[in-house]
Amino acid sequence: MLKIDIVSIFPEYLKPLELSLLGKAQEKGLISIKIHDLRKHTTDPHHSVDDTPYGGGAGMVMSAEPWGLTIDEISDNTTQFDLIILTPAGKKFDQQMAIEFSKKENLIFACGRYEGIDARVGKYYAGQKNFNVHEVSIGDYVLGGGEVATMVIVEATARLIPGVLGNPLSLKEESHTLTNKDGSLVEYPNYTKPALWRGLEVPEILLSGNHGEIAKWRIAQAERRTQELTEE
Ligand code: 6GU
Repeated sequence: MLKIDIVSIFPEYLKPLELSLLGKAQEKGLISIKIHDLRKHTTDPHHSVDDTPYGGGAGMVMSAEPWGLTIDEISDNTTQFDLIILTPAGKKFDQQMAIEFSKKENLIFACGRYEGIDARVGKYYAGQKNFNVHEVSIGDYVLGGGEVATMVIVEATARLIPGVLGNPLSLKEESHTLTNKDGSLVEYPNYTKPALWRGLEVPEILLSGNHGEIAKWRIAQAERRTQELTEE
């Protein structure tokens, strides 16, 4: 079972993870998601989690020790953990990364806010023999914090775990898993009944029952769409 631990100063922000597909996956025992409040692991009376940056500059930096205390409590010295630090300066998340995360046993998500987390947190855990550390971004824009990014990654990852999706065949032909010789493609367009809607017809080939020709048409459509996305 994939165990997911998420650390945030806004634990309520992550409530949607209890709903729908991911809620069901937890009920079925296919994944577990635990949310941890960083502020519970502060030692000062004001429960501070941030401080001014060394070297000066705007904004605040999240202090290392609350992160260290929280991650130490979640982990142990022998189990293998993958620590995912959410930062706009990280490696871009994609379907390949989701596939890799879905094969792990223990994922810990560190949701930074402000100007990010003291860089020694990632460095410290990267030096622990049972930890892999990944700095991950979900795209080239800046969010207020890592919580939404975590939800994106958890959803994309969990749906790849066997049993989480009602129909596992749904995974086979979706965007970014379809490939041709040039790499990953977005999905072909889909249609359902009625065959005529507001004057618009379903492409005739899809009504033909010729599965070989339909498969060829779909690949061609996926290639066309993928091509269009790379043009300006
Ligand atoms: Cl992971 N965090 C923040 N704060 N902004 C982002 C992001 C992460 N990914 C894209 N923008």
